Amino acid sequence: MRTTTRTKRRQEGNVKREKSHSAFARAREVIPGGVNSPARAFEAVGGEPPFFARGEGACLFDIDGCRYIDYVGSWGPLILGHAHPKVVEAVCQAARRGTSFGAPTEAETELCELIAAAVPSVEKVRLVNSGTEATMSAIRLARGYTGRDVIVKFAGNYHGHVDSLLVAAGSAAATLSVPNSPGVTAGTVKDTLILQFNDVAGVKKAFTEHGQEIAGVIVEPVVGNMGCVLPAGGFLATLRDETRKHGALLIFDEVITGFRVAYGGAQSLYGVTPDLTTLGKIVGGGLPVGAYGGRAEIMDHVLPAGKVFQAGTLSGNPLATAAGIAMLKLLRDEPPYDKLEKLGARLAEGLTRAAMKAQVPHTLARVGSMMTLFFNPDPVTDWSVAAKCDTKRFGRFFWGLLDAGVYFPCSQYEVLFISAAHSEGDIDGTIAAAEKALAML
Ligand code: HOZ
Repeated sequence: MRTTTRTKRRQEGNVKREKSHSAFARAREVIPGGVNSPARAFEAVGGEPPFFARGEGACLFDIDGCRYIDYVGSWGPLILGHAHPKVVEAVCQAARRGTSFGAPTEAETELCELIAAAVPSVEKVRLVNSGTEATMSAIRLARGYTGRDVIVKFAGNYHGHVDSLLVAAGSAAATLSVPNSPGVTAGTVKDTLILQFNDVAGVKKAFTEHGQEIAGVIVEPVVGNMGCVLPAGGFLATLRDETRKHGALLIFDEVITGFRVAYGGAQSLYGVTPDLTTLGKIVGGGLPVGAYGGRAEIMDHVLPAGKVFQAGTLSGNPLATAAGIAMLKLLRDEPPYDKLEKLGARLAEGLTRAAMKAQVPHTLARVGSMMTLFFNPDPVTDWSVAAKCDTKRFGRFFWGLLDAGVYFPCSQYEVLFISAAHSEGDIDGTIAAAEKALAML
C-alpha cells in the first residue's frame, strides 16, 4: 500500500502535467519505453518525464505550460543556453542552401580547423554524427594503428553505446543497473580490460602484465557519467607515462568536457596531452556531431588516407557544421568560462550550505560548470564509492526541485550543467528551491 501511494505521488509529483502524461502514454505505444534514449526516461527517480515544447536561454517550457530553470542543457551541448540567436541563424541560413550533400564542403574544413586550433592533441580530425561514433572509431583506429587488441577502460566511465565499451559503464547503464547489456557478446568484450578510475597502482600493474597487448586506454579525464568525478593528482599523468612507455595510445573521451571545462577541454586544464581525443555535444552546437582527432601521423591511418575504415552519409552535415562553427566561434571570441566558474562556485556553495543545513550526508564535486551533489558522505573517487550513493533520496530531491521549476538531471549518475545564459538570480532561485527540497527529505 505504501509503495502504491509513493508511486502515485511520484508519477505526478505535486504538479499535474496532464498533457505530458498523455504524450508519454502515446509515445510508449510506438517507442520502446516512450523515449529515444533511456537517460531521459526518469526510471531512476520514478514517475514520468515532462514533454518539452521549447527552450529559451536558461529555461525549458513543457507542453503543460510549466517553466523550468534547466541544468541538463541537452546533456551538455547547450553551454550558451537554448536557442542562442547566432547558432539558430547559422542553422537557418545553412538549411536554405541545402540540408545534405554527402560531398565535401568548406564548412567541414572550417569546423575542423577550429577544433584543431583549440584542442592541444588535435592536428587532424574526422567529423562523425555522435559521441558514440567518435569513441567507436577512435578505438578502432587505436587498434589499427598499434596492431594490438586490448582496450583499457575504467568502471563508471561511459563512452556511448559501443558494444566493446558497454561493460562496467556509467550513465544510463549505471542508472538502470545494466552494466553489461544483453546483446553484447562475451567475444566482443574479451579484449576490454576494466580498471578502477584513479587507481594508479592498478594501471601500472595492468601495463606490467599486459603492456604488449594494450592498444589504448580510453578515459573521461573528468568523469561525467558516474556523477562528476575528478582525476586525482597524478592519475592522468600516469596514464600518459604508461601508455607512452608501452607503445599504446591514450584516448581522452572529451565528449562532455571538450569546450566545457575550458575552450581546449580537460587536456588543456590538466596539462596532459593524449594521442587521440573524442568530442561531441558542444562541438555540434546542439545538433548531432561527434569528432575524433589527434596527431596527423595517427589520423592518416584513417581511410582513405590510410586503411582503417570509417564512414558516414551524414558526417559533416551542413546544418550540424554550421551550428558547430557558430558555437565554437562564440566560445572563442566571447569566452564564457569566467562567468561559468563564478556561477558554478555560487551554485556549489549554495547546494552544500543547503545540504548541511538539512543535515543530509553529501559531498559535492565540481569542475567549472559541471557538478554533482552526491547523496554520499564520502568523496567520490571511483565507481565503488559512487555506487554507494543514496539514490532513493536523490530521487525525492529531484522531484522536490522539479515541482519547484528546477530541472536537474534525472539520475544521481549524471552531471548537472550551467550555461552562460543562467543568471545569478537563476542560481539563487535554484538554491532556495534546493533548501526546501532537502528540508523535506
Ligand atoms: N550521453 C549522456 C551521458 N551522460 C546522456 C544522454 C543520453 O544517453 O541520452
